[in-house]
Amino acid sequence: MANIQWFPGHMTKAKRQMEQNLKLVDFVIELRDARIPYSSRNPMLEEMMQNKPRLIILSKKDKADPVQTERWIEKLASDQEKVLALDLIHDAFKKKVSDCARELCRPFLERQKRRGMKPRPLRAMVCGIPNVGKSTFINSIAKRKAAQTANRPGVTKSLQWIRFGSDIELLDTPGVLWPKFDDQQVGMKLALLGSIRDETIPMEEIAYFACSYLMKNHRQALLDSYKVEWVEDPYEMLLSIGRKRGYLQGGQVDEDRLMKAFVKDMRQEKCGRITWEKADD
Ligand SMILES: Nc1nc2c(ncn2[C@@H]2O[C@H](COP(=O)(O)OP(=O)(O)OP(=O)(O)O)[C@@H](O)[C@H]2O)c(=O)[nH]1
Ligand SMILES: [Mg+2]
Repeated sequence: MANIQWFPGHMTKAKRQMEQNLKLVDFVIELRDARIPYSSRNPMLEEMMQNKPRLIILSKKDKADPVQTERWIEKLASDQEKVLALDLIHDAFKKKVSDCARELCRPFLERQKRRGMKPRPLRAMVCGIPNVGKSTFINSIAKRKAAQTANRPGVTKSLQWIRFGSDIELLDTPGVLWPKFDDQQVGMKLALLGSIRDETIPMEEIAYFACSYLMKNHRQALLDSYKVEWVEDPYEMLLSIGRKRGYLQGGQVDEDRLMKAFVKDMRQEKCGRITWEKADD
């Protein structure tokens, strides 16, 4: 599998930018995909965090297995990290997010108060790997507040802040992080859910991975969704799905069409809400 997705030059530049932006904020909002909370993280973010508190948002909650989501929330939460699972399209999340922010930044807020300083809004930056919902998150907040932006003195002029409620400001450009996928499995999951380009890993490998996972963890959902009989081998299982669907060409299963269609099905919850990695593994 190809493992160069980001040119080193882009990566260095993005990292430097991220480090600079991090200096301007009190906490970080990191978006991850609720279906792959581990694989959609960015390991370098941890190094860059400079001990800032972090709100981890598990996005696309509506597409993930609710039981697994609860387990992941427990697993990822800590003193410095709060975790919220959200459907960014339908949930009203503003209050939840600002409550978390206040709690995460409590030491800072208390220090301000003790020193008799006039409280200023808490500042955050939103970051995450491609396709996790960064723009959806920011737009949803900006829209409600009529995209109020302002240049702050002391901050690079081109930086814009979006008011979020009365007490939070968001940096209006989301920080795009590169996913780490030197691990086969991680790359496979990112490709399956569309966070890396489809051409990066051959479709049949992604389909094979997804089919194997379902056979192991969601056997009945797979059989019921495609109305096929059980066979031991994932490749045979896929072919049988292809025949059932009538993806044939000259009497043979049209594998290109099958693999593409299968991966598309997975992205659209054909077999229900699946989380592709378990919190307890
Ligand atoms: N079902 C569902 N879809 C979501 C959710 N959040 C985002 N999406 C969809 O996911 C896709 C990607 O969302 P974006 O907000 O563009 O993601 P992004 O992180 O800004 O992506 P890049 O700009 O490519 O880095 C869009 O089609 C969104 O509509 C969610 O919570 N649930
Ligand atoms: Mg975006």
